[in-house]
Amino acid sequence: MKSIVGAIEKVTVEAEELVSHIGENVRIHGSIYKIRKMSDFAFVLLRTKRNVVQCLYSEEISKFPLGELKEESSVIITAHVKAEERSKTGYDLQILEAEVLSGPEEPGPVVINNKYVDASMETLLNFRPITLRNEKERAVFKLQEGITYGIREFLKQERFTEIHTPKIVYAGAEGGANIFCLDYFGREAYLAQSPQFYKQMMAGVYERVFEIAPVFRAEKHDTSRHLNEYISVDFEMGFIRSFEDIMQMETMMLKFVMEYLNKEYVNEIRLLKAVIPVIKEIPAIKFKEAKELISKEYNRPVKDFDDFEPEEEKLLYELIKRKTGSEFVFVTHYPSQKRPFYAMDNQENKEETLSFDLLFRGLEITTGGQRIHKYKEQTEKMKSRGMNVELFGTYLMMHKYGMPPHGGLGLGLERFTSRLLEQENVRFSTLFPRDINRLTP
Ligand code: AMO
Repeated sequence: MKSIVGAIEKVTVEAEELVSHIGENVRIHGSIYKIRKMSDFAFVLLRTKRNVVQCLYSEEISKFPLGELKEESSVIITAHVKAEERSKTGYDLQILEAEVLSGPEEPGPVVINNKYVDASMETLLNFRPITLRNEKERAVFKLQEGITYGIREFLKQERFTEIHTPKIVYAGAEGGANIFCLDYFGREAYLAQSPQFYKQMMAGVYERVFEIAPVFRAEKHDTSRHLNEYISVDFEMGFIRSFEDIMQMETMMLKFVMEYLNKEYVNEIRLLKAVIPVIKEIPAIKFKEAKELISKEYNRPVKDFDDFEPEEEKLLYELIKRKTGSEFVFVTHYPSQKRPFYAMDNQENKEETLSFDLLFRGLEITTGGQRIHKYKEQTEKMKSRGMNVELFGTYLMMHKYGMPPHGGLGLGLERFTSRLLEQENVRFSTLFPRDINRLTP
């Protein structure tokens, strides 16, 4: 009988290891990204896990006709790593032999091996399995990986426990009509709009918890910042003294993530020409004051007293950047009636909540705040909103049997990534976007 010991024989080297093999022959695998023919040789670009590696084909050294190599073929190349001072890497990779493992049936529908994919957003998304192979396109999601790795590392250091909560739920947490209903064996169920209820419950168990997972919003409008499924980075922490603790924690987290990206994702940052912000401190302004300030500075009448118009978010960004240099701004104390039922009201002014949004480069990327932790206070607020308290019995269990003061936040990963890369549409930072018109690929 065969037994599996848990070891994969390493027959090829990684692109990042090539420099330690100068003077040797190596085997390296990847997909042929581009063949650029010159007069008496050719550049063969090999797409490997993270980097595109340049190889040289010449009739003298390579022992096979160049025609055997096709773009998007999967190959194992045997090459000589020759020291070359003039090369950026310090070596040339001279192809000796190539083993073709598989090849495409036909050329791809979109040219993907230029600096960027020269196509409309629709085309880019329609052919996502292919267009993501473009060096720049895939760098977006490598950088996004960096964001979540950074967040995980930071939250782990801060003693948060990572949790996984259900996405099929019995009630909506965020209110509003943007909830997907589904038939759950004859009962009505919903797709989770957020892990709100569960992360609060788990703050009563582990004190500090986080989750990075998909959530669902039945947004019927087609905008550049709304998705129907997005990745929500949520954390929740107990024993807070005020909702300011949440903003402090988020500021620390963002500083950590920026430093992490600068250290671990140099190539992606260069490829994407990303300007990673330097965060020293983040200004915080009350919602009402922000509204008045925008109105005064830009001579605009206030139309909506309870929320920002997208244009106002952009103007606030301009204004704060000009006044403080910060590309982030916390907006605090949102009106109570615009916030969900679990938000804690300000005891000094019940019209406003102890909550905040974080705006980055003119777009809301986070909502957070302190939650009501007392049973009576919570049930009363629910009743005042005409909610059926009994339906929320399993949620209210924690309040009834004791909860510490707590709060947390939810950050939209795609929105954050797309602002970091200064993209015009959040879909560019979504692997396979789901919007009102799109269910494939
Ligand atoms: P909220 O509903 O404001 O708060 O969502 C939190 C963050 O999620 C992102 N976001 C979206 N991203 C893409 N498409 C959408 N349709 C979309 N909707 C929201 C935004 C937003 O700031 N439970 C609370 C969070 C909390 O208080 O902990 C919540 O979900 O970046």
